[in-house]
Amino acid sequence: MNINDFRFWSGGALTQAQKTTRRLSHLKNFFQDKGAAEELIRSGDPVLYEVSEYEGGTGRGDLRVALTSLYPGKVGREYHMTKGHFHDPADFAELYLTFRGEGKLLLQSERGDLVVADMLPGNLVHIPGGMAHRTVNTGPEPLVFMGVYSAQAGHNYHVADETWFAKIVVEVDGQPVVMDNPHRAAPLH
Ligand code: M6P
Ligand code: ZN
Repeated sequence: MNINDFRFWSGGALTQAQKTTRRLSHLKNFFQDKGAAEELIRSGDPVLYEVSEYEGGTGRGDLRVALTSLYPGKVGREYHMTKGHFHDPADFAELYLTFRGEGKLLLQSERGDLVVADMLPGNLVHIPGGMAHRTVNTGPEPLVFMGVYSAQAGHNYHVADETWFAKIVVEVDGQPVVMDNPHRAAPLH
């Protein structure tokens, strides 16, 4: 199953997706190994993920659906991942449902409290308001998942470099390991 296999019905009609493609060059500040990122960008700038977004209206109480396909691979020893964001306003929640692949979801508050959830087919994860969220593909297949959230929530990307999240997800001896971020900036209190 891929993101193009889904169709969104709203008001009795099929709705067109708004599509976004994220290449490594857009995310190079987020990965630890800048040398590995530069090399990969020079040799073709891989697509890390694609997102199709659908909106069921823009009013108070309306919902937006985002389907993401995060492709397998690594930058250095770090697995492919999304940028990660807070919502704006920050207290809007989101629900993720994984359809395909395997990965990790990092959830982190502004204070630096972090929890990790497994993304596996059938796993539904509630992302409470006030938690930044980043998805990491730790498997050999595309990680395909859906996020549902308020149509009135925007994205806040102030998590925008390699120092913000307290943990990184890397391959060690062929296995995914969630480890402390060696470049972690001092958390805000
Ligand atoms: C999910 C949703 C989207 C988000 C996308 C990519 O589909 O949370 O709202 O845009 O993942 O994540 P990011 O915006 O952090 O790159
Ligand atoms: Zn979100």
